[in-house]
Amino acid sequence: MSPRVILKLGGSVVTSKGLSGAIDTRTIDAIAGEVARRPDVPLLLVHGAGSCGHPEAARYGITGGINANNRRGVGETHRAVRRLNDAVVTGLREHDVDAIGISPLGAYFIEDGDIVAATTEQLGVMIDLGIVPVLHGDVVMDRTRGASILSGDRLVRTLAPALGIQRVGLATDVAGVLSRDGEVIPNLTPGDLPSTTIKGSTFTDVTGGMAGKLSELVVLAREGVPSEIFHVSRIGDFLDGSPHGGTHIHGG
Ligand code: IP8
Repeated sequence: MSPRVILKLGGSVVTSKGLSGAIDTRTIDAIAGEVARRPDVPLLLVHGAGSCGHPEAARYGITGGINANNRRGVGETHRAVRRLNDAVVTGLREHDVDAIGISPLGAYFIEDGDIVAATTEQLGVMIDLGIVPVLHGDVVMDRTRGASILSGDRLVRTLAPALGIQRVGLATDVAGVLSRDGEVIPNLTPGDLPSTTIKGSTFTDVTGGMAGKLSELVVLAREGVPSEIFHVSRIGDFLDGSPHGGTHIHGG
């Protein structure tokens, strides 16, 4: 069997990030077509929240902790990102991909921002059966703060080692990690990061945009799992193992 693969779809790819709650069904359909054309790739998908979850998380101040005044935001944020997850799963199933939506809210537990419990073994069983689990960044209960935001990038970082996955790709709305001059940085190692200036995002993103993504991927690289960041239009190349013009992050 081919090696298992994690593909993360950035929130900016599956939603229109500037427009609250706007799901990009055309892009989802195109991605689903690419996945459907490669039925032999054992795949787990993760997507970010984009404009379905970040605005709600910010509005209710989720990252500042939960109390009786803002607890409504837990459900509002979860519902927003679930709606997006339903759209991604529907798009995949319309292309005959056996996708199933899985919410971290019911499977993860956090303490002061860090994952302390996660049930993930079932995901490996699904992947081996040819089912594509579709997880998403979510709001998750936190023992000390009440609730925390668990980003799709943190999910990727923890799922890859848990499921023995060595191929990790992140599809974004840019060609890769960009220098301040807008050039793709082809290779990054954990040692390069302190001296590298990367271009940031201007949208509401409670989990830190490209910098937040890189901080997770650097941990992954240090654990021996390389990852790749590329433009959404190059998903097919990534799944085929072909050059995609993006950034490779590796241990050095
Ligand atoms: O877009 C954030 O996930 P991300 C999840 O992957 C929520 O950072 C609910 C804001």
